[in-house]
Amino acid sequence: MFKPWSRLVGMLALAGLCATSALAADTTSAAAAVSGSAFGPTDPDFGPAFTFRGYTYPNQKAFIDSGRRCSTRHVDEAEERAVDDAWRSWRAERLSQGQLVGLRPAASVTVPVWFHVINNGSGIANGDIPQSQIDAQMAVLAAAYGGAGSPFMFQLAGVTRTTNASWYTATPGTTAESQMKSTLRQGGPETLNIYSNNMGDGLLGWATFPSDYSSKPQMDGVVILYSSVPGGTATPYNLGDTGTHEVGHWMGLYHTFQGRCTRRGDQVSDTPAERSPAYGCPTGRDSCTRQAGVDPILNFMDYTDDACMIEFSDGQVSRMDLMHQQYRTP
Ligand SMILES: [Ca+2]
Ligand SMILES: [Ca+2]
Ligand SMILES: [Zn+2]
Repeated sequence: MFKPWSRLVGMLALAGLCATSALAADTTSAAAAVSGSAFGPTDPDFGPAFTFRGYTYPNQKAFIDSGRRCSTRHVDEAEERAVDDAWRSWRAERLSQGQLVGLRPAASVTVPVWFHVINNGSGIANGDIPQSQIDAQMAVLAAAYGGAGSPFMFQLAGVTRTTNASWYTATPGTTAESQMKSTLRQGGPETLNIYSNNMGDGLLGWATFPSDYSSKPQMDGVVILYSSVPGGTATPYNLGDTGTHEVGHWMGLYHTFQGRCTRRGDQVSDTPAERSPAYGCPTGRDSCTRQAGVDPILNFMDYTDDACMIEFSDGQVSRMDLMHQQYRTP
């Protein structure tokens, strides 16, 4: 499911998927995003210390545990099972009522979007991104979800702009996050609320899951680093795919490395298992050698550079569609 939209022009790393030594490719290709010796020579989880976006981590596992790039909360195996059970119950109930449960056609569902720009004053340098960048972010969502053949189209319902120093640096789980969202959030479970701010700590964004909505409706939504939108300064994460990735969580997807090398993995059967996040664009990386397929480094739900992540799998599209029907369809 490769989509030749314009931002891929000039990409070098996708010339071919060769099955050469995974870790070697990993270390080399991640150099743009991670300075220093990126991953360990034998164990990708416990390599040497390295620096990422100005922060030094003792090893890669510490980096992952700290939730960098995306700090969407980790879902443990028990919760995965609970979500899965809830889906089966929902499906059984629908069927018992004589209602069909199936996948919907491409471009058949319009998701209303509110975009909340949090700034620290006027001008792009203070996070007050222009309408043109909001429109460009919407176009990236349209290309990603449309290109994947998903049911989802995104329609901008409104833009808010707020100057607030505390919300400008809000991180997950803080009072600032709660205040920001409870003040600004619009719509019900079907409405996508995107907040842009300057969260700091090397973070690029976080999201809530569909199953979180009923207990914390006001917290529902995604937060992205303002400079991750197309044309922003967060190179190599400035083509808008932090937005694509976080909306993937909002639609019910886990990271491709969820579950590491286990068979259940990310609960999507057509994404190959992956032991840990991939950075850069490590063509041919295979971190789960006993599981079929090379790592899904091109997938929007991995941690690779924006220019590298270009696809959702059919299984992910199905999961998003069903989760949306269960949790986000009034
Ligand atoms: Ca999988
Ligand atoms: Ca594999
Ligand atoms: Zn994520």
